[in-house]
Amino acid sequence: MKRVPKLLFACVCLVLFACNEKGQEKVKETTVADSNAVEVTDERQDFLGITNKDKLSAASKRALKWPVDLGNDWFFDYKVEDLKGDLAYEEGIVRRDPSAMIKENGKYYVWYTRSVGPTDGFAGDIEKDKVFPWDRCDIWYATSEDGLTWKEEGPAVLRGEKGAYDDRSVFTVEIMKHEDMYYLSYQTVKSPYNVRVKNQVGLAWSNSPDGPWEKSKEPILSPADNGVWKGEAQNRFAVEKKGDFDSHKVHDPCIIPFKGKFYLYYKGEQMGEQVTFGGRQIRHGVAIADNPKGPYVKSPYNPISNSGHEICVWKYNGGIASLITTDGPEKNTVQWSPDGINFEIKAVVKGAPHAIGLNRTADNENGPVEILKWGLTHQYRSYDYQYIRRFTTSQIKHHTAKGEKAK
Ligand code: AAL
Repeated sequence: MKRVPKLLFACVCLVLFACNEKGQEKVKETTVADSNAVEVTDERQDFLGITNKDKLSAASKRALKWPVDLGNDWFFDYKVEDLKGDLAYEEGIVRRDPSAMIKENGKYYVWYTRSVGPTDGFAGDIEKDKVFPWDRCDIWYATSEDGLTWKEEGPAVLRGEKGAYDDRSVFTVEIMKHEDMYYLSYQTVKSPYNVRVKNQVGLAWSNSPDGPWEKSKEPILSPADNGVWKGEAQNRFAVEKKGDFDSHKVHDPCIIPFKGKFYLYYKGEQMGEQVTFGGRQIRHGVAIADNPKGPYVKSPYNPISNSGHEICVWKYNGGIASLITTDGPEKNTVQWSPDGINFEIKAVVKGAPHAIGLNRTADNENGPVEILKWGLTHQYRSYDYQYIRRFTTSQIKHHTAKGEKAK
């Protein structure tokens, strides 16, 4: 590796810069005396395998901005397997978007979206049809002693009466236990379910995981109201103004008690959603409350991610970790934030299970991705039918060839 003393190099660059205004861009590209340049220590150069520290490619400049102590503690691979008992695949039934698991009465509990029959889509009569697999759903729950064989216990939260904000579907649920009370947060849709319908978040509570559940009279979270549709036709891409990242739908709620408050993480969908260089425009937000039942106030720092899909968040090391999957330029990353708002990438993974139901009984402080050792996910058997499966993850410390011993 060739090295030019830094001061000398910077002086040469300055002279060139002063003598040749037209060559300014060229000189700026090749110098490390740029104000944005990172100090390239010999160790850093060696670790990143950079040939010449005075000739940095754009990729090397980005690599030099990575935290020095990145490590591989957050990096994992995963596999998925079938469940047994009532949660095994069943033709004709949709079971999807499992909540986290909690352990009560010596059993794991999970809540999930359940509906019956195939999906018709939006082309027919939406008053009668089922427009999505998660349309015309209720929230059901199941229990298991070992996390593998499950018993479906029955409905927990049903759709509301005609005219209620949740009269069409209740789905994609999360559980939070706090001071011996249980809280289910979930998505709601009011009829008619057209492509412009706004989605909201509801809450139900009980003093037992087996219910009965009392539902909030009003949604606890709604979309931002600063988007403007263009025209009357049912076209969710036609807008005068897109509005905030969550102007169309608030989805995938998950409440975490954090720093003496309640952080409701959610996925936003924007009116006039576009596809950009990372795929669909999907981002996460957070709304914070003093009490579990709210009122939840959206953070002025929203959105708090620029990518992602279903919310998967857990407490770690005094902050919040978040798995970002499926959509956006930062998909397939694990991120962490000390304050629950400002997240940085800790690992880029090959892929991750979708719609994760975390194992909330895990000892998070055993490691950053301890909670991902095993959990629940859903899988599409077809567009009509999804079923709940189990995933396990393993950490990768070395890349070894067959028969090669990892140290
Ligand atoms: C999921 C979630 C929400 C969406 C749909 C059902 O992956 O993001 O729940 O509404 O898809």
